[in-house]
Amino acid sequence: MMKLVTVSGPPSSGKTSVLLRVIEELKGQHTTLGVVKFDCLSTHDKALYEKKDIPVKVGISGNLCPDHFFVTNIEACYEWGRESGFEYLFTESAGLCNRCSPHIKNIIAVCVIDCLSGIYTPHKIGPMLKLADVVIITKGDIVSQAEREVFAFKVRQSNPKAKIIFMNGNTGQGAFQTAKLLENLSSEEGVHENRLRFSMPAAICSYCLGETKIGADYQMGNVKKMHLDVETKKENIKKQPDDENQQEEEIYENLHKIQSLSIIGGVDKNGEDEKVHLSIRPGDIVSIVGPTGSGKSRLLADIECMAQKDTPTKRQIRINGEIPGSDMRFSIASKLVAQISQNMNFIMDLTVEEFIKTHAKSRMIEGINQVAERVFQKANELSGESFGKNTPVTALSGGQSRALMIADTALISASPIVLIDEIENAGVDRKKALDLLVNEEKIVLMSTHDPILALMGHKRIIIKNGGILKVIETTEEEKNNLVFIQLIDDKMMVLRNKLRQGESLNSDIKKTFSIE
Ligand SMILES: Nc1nc2c(ncn2[C@@H]2O[C@H](COP(=O)(O)OP(=O)(O)OP(=O)(O)O)[C@@H](O)[C@H]2O)c(=O)[nH]1
Ligand SMILES: [Mg+2]
Repeated sequence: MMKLVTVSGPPSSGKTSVLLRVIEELKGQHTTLGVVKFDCLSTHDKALYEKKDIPVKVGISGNLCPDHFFVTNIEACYEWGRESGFEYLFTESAGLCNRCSPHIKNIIAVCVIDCLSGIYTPHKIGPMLKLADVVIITKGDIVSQAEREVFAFKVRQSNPKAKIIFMNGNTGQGAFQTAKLLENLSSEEGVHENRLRFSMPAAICSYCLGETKIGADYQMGNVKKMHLDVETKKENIKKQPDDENQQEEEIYENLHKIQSLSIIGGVDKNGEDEKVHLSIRPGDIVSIVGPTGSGKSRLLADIECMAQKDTPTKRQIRINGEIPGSDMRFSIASKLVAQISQNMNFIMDLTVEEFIKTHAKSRMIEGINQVAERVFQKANELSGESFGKNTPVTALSGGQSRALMIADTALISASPIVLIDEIENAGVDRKKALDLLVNEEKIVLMSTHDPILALMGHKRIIIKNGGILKVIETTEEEKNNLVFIQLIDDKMMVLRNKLRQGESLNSDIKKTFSIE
């Protein structure tokens, strides 16, 4: 039996990138599959699929609406898939128009949307998003944790029933969860006489038939006029439905504080057992060290997806000593993990104050003004260079952005686990940042090459050859040495600042480092 999966989403939202990664996961389990890409004028996607040896057909709609074109051709595509003996057939839409929904009843419907498209976009997209079973949010790697949360919240408001998954189309993070989810969803067999989930907007007017002239005399058929009088404007001011707040509360009520996170060892790249059973509690900081490419990010990814011996490392993650339910693994609402990494940026067109308040509002936090003030104060304490409430978030420097992201994650984000991926050069006060997270009873895991951060961890995980080699507890001697290393670092900071201010370093700096 073949599963048909319709994948839609705005142009360049990451549909192909997502599909290539999910297909890689499915192929790892020897699943046979194919793709049909629909587009209007041209597409480069065929080459991308072929490069990965994925059977692909392309349908170019030309002058026709690509979604109407899709419906008239889906039966033949289905036959092609069936005759080819596929277990999965994916269709990728042109992603041209936000209203149409080529989603079919009882056939798995996926919508791919990217975080960069702006927080109002989920409300602007019609059935393509609203009627999807699965919404995949891409490009989360580029934006802050807060923006991801606000975005997911907006998606949830538009489509409360869908499973929401964050996926990085470039690295494949999240592909595993998506593949698992697809395995668990069922799709009806055949499309003949099946129905679309939504009737497509009708557009049979004189322009459909080739008219080019403007003017009422030339307009026939399905024509709809805008009413631009004052009355209409008033009608357009929509009241928030009463149940919206209720819905917002439900989204976050599942989030509870966790008592422990356990990592149960799997295998390294050679299949050698990792002899590890590490339990981490709120307020603990664990650093992850090892050479570049050794598998530090893989460990973070295992935690992120709450691996259950079903990722390549065969590790298992337990929460409060138990296997987390699929809700915890796959639902955005009860997302346990927040992430902060070097390449994240703010993209929202908001000032610092507006930004913090928007995030706090999406989390239904009480006393928004006080919380916003605290986040603002803390972010300024963490950042080397201070910034104002009216600064647009997009104008913040790298250090300021990271400081705001950390303060915001500590004080507003609901996730009890924070994963930090190599932010050593971020220009933030690392000690204060970690203290803040720990005070908020977060579990912090950070991969790092920085000796100061490594020793700031209560424990550190040593990664080698894709596996956890050992876990070391930071000793008293190391803590004493950390004080010394920090003094050297402070001195380095003085030198750095001198150079920044245009001063010279002609004097004998050996004295600078003669610390007793
Ligand atoms: N940073 C980042 N870039 C991504 C991610 N997903 C996709 N991209 C990039 O976004 C661009 C568009 O991705 P595609 O997968 O081609 O998007 P698409 O929706 O298939 O586009 P069309 O089929 O042309 O509508 C590519 O340059 C990808 O590398 C992601 O999660 N993070
Ligand atoms: Mg594509």
